[in-house]
Amino acid sequence: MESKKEDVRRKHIRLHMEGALTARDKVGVQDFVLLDAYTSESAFVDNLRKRFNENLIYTYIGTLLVSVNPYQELGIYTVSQMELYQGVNFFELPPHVYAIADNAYRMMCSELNNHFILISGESGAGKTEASKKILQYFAVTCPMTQSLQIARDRLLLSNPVLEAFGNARTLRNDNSSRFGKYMDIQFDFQGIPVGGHIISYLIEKSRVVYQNQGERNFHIFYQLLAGGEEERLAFLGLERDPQLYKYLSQGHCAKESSINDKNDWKTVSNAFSVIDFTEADLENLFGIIASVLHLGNIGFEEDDQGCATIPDTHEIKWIAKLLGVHPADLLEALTHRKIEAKTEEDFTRKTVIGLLDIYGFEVFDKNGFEQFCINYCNEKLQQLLIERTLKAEQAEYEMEGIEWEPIKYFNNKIICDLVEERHKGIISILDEECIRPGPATDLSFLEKLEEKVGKHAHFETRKLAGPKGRKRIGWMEFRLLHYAGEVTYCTKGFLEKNNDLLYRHLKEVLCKSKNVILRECFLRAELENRRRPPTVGTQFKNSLSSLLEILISKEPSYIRCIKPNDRKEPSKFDDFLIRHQIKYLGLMEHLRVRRAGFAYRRKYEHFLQRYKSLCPDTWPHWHGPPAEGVERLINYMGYKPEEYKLGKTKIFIRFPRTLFATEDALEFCKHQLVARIQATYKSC
Ligand code: AD9
Ligand code: MG
Repeated sequence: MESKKEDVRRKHIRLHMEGALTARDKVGVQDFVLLDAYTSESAFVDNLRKRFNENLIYTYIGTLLVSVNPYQELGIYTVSQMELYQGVNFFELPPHVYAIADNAYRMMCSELNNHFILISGESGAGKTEASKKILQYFAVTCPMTQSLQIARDRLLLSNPVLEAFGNARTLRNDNSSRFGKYMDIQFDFQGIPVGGHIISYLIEKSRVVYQNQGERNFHIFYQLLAGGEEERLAFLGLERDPQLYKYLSQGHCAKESSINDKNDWKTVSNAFSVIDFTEADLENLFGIIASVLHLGNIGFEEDDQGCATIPDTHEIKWIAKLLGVHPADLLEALTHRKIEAKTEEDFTRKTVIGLLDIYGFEVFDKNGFEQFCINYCNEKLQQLLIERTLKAEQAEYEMEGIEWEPIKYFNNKIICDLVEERHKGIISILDEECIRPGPATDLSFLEKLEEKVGKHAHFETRKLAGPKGRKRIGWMEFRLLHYAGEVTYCTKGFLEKNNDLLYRHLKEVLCKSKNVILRECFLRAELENRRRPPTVGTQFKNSLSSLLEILISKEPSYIRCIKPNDRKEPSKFDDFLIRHQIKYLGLMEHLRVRRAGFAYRRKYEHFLQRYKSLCPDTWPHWHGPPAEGVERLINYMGYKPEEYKLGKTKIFIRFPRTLFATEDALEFCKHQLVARIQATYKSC
């Protein structure tokens, strides 16, 4: 294995060192930094297309990985592929998510610091798949004690369960994440994974009761009906046919050929047993799932006094049985009213690699409060990326005294502020409408927006659009010019969803439920707390701000996912769609910074420590200032002036090939040393 791995590595280095000239025309360059016409967007797209046509879906821009969704299995995620990438320097093998994962892992082990891998891109671009591949990579390649294998399996198998409950078919993606997920993998000082932690963000609750045409509810409902055992369904009072349930059939695609609910049920059931759900837990859990379906089928009517009634109590009886509540109390609570609260998580940690997989930017024909939150979240992640790459990179050159021609880029902070600024932003305005006494409506909210942010360059309504307006905006709508494109939001439902009120009466009934899981969701203590809970928008804003704090304290790696077409088809490369993504992801700017900048930088001390054996002046010890030692070393190595720059504390190397040559020399030096020792040993 080792020698095969070495062969592949050497071949790859040779190819890279020669500029991969022969292969280049066919398969493009594996790092956009090597493109001759690096400022041309067409050259960028051509390179991506060439590679995509050869099933090479990964390309670097320096250390950033660009990934194009292949929409087909490529056989590039095997265990032997994983082994190939293990412990190998970043640029020495073709680009891959495994290289990103391995690099983060090795950096964490050698520098004992925390890392995160940020995976971004629009809905359906391949973020969740990439995060799963990375998790599998760690599970297979990290050293593991026997007792920890159980923890590893749990972490891996939590995924199908989370996806069953948090993913759904949308028009953009058959397995769209409808919640944000941040996963920490914790490692001890030997690099052994010792635990994990998952934080979830704002799930799209409204999908439970309503789905757009062509969309489905969360997978778990369909999986239960398709795969659940006869006795389980009978116990839950459910029929197999999803069309019988209002909450499963509004999108008119309950049965979808591309999704195998029956098989998925098997995976999820197996996962439940590995993550230690007992039969009693499952009974409680599926009791709740089934209750939702029964609830959806209740027919409400209005009596003579205009009050709600439920003439047919068949479903009520099932819900009462499954939730362990009194049917009369339930009936009363469902037809009368009152209010609620919620919790947040906190956590401690060791050295960790965090993986962030969040819902991608999305635009539908109709966009509501959910899309507003999802797209706001994507703005924040884009902002983080800009701050940490384009801005920080240029600031570093300045700090290190490296001559630098600043590169312009679009900073989306202006849009983040429009949404989140205290007292002035859209969320604050929405909150004000939610709490103000008097009749506030979705329309009065829109009027407040017009009054307070109407002049903002990234905001439009029908009234304000004037010459700015391109596409039609309806009366109840506003439009935001996001970094990734325009989205028109309908304000209908914004107030109700932001308030997210559950009537007190109903909560009181659920507090007394015999269903343990339900009782954990509706704690009596919370019911007694009469303070108004923060609105959904504010909770989301706060949780995003804590997420960013978690991320900012860590070393980043980035994966930018691109969706090749809107039809979920393999081998279809839609130039227009891809160009748009390249533009808004800021990839050209990123390339310019990388190209004009330096692929590799290292503190003088670290650089010297690694390569000092290559120069007689610095080997075995160098006693002078590290910067001077590095200068001697690179002069001896014959670095050309255009290949590097010396900063105040670091050496900056422009091209990966220079580093490869240095690494090769180090390898050669080691072999010679070993040969010399062996020869001396033999002659003795
Ligand atoms: V969303 O924002 O959650 O709606 P994602 O997460 O970006 O979106 P996802 O990873 O779910 O997209 O990918 C969508 C589909 O593309 C998957 O279900 C796969 O069928 C397909 N896909 C994505 N990446 C790969 C891959 N590396 N290899 C093969 C892939 N198929
Ligand atoms: Mg996803």
